[in-house]
Amino acid sequence: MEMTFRWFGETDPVSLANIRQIPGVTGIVSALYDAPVGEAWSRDGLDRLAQRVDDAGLRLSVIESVPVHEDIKLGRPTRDRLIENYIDSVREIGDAGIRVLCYNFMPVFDWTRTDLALRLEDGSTALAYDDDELKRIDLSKGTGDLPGWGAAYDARTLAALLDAYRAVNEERLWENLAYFLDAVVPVAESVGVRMAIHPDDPPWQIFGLPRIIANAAALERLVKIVDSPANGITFCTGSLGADPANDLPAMARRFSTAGRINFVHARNVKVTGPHQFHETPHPGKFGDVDMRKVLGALRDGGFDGPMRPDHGRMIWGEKGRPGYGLYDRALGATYLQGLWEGLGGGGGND
Ligand code: DNO
Repeated sequence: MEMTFRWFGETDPVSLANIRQIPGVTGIVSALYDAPVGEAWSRDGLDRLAQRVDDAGLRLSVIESVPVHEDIKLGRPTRDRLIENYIDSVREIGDAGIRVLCYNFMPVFDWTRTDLALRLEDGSTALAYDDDELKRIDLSKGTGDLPGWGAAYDARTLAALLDAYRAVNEERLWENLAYFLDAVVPVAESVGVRMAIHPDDPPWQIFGLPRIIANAAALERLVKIVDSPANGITFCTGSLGADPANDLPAMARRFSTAGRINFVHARNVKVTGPHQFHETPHPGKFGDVDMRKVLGALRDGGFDGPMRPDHGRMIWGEKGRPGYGLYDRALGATYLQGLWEGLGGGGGND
């Protein structure tokens, strides 16, 4: 297992020098954040990013993410050209020596919360989600009202996009995912890149949009689309754990044994009602994710890839990118390594 940490590039308030001082963290998870969605990534940009990480004494281990253009998810005729561009990026990533690529197939909205600073009992703040509050969000003004989304889509673009998705039900989205994977995975495999789909977060429909990567049956279906280790999963305990019906240790065991868990996001959540949860500190006892059982299952299944502490709370007065401050994620990284070490000896990168 390699302990990694997400870094959002030069604009991230958390520096590589900070990350370098977290015990045991050796890998960086990052992306070319200024690359326009749908265009092929430049080798030059990737090399510069890798060099920057290298100079800080770390290694660029994972790309998270190369976003999938909405036209691919919608199955529009333009998708072939966009998939070609995606494939070009995958080739560059492989040539640059990066082995894991995390992506998602969520229509329009990536991870979604209704509160970015829910105050917990200890005075820290955490990300939270409540379906009733989501229903109160008015999308007719674009994504402006949505916590964490800034002005990603203006009102008109968003309305057109939501309208286009009316023709895409879950089955159609699966078909479009299969079309994408059939084209991309063989190339990924040939250049030594393992794709790792991120589960839907939260793992249920939001705003009436189809969401398909939500449970064990979906992951089972996913890995069968292309039977290759390059067609794998980002096992995100927080996303999958928001649905109490998901048996995380069983899923971790099943898919790590099958060699299909290519990346782990370790995060804890507390489910507070139907389709309602908030994030918590990483250790198992604070939430509903039995982290010891999950990591034990991953270890038993032979997982040896990158893992990162996912979202942290804001503690000690830190101000930063929601979910991605330094302090609580650093505590998470040390907790996860301690747990891993206790589960099998060795510790750290073994
Ligand atoms: C949220 C992240 C996601 C993830 C994408 C992968 O904090 O886990 O935004 O990066 O879904 O494509």
